[in-house]
Amino acid sequence: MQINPESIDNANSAYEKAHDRAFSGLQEQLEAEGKQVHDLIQKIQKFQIAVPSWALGAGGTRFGRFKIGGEPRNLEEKIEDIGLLRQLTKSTDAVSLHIPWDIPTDYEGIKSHAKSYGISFDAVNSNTFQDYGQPLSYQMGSISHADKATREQAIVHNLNVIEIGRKLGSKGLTIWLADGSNFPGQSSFRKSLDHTRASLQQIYAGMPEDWKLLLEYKPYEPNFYHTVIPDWGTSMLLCRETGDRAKVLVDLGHHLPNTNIEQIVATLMQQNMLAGFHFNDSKYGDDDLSTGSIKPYQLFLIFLELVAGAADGCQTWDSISWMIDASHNTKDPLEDLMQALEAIKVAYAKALMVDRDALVQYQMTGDVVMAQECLQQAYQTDVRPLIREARIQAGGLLNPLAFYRKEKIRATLIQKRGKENRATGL
Ligand SMILES: [Mn+2]
Repeated sequence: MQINPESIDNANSAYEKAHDRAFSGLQEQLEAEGKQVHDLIQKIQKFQIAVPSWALGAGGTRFGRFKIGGEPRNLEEKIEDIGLLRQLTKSTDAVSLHIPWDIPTDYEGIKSHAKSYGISFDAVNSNTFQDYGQPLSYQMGSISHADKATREQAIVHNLNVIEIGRKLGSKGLTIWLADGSNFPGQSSFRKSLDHTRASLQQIYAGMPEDWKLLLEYKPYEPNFYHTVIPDWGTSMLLCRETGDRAKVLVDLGHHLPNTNIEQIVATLMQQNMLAGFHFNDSKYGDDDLSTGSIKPYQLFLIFLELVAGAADGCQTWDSISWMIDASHNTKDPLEDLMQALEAIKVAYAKALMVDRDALVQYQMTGDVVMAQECLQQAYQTDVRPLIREARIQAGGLLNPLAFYRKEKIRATLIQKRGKENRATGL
């Protein structure tokens, strides 16, 4: 579904006066602080976050799944949904596919379909955490499995995913390894780590030279006693033993409560080892809640490390991949993604507000109070008029969510696609 540009203009005119007032106030304040508003707008516009193909339908838990209606029935419709998000928010321009959930049948067809919506193909995701009719089961693991034939099958799957991604123009392979054990004694820590290292090396050797390997980590679930790659340290160790283009992927929800994620981000950037980000939020574990809905201040502190790491030359901003990884069964996924995209941009813009030169001075002189004031001054700034201005200048909506509701887009999708269908995914 494509929105007529005229209706975008009409919708924006309703909010124009209020926006102009708010934006000119903020602009004046930022200019008085010596900030280049034009540069800020450009940075915000340029920042695009990929959407995974599994986030467009209702997510489920192990207890069940509730229908939302109008879910995309195939890859084409998933891309259409992301195209719609792109038109409304101007904050996403890529889809991240999950194999085998989204294997294209007509590569040229799907590429031109995506292109017509301004969508490209982000990193591809392999899946060896469930069985889908392959000869050997992944119940006891995949690339870390004690059995060589099962490991080889999982390696071949990853190589196939690379081939699919290559045909689509992807530049990366994301591996989240669910392997681990549920009970002490079930598997050997050292052997499963050794097998994983050897398997990753084979997968890496099958990647084109302009690709990167994004290696995710997660402390627990689906295995609750031990996970082969439970933390950033293990992921970085494996990446170092695999190759220069293997780097660590940080999924915000994949941390134990109260973990200092911003410190992990700073360390990875310092080591030039940050591959990318999966945005979401969590209260207890991997809840996959909407980004910024629980810990927006933490998200701001993470962005501050990202902005500072890039500005200090640790890693370029463009060397990092950005994606939302969330799926739950209580919200309309498109509305949820709009909220997430907004929260990510808000955190980014607030991080750009920080007077980093002043902060360095406070750190040098041990002025803890002023260092905190410096962060708060940025964090408490309402940057939303800036985000909106960036969006309308790019041709998007002042208020995407209000437009989505007013135009009854979900009802239109239900009418077109039906109430009962379920998008592939968990
Ligand atoms: Mn993830």
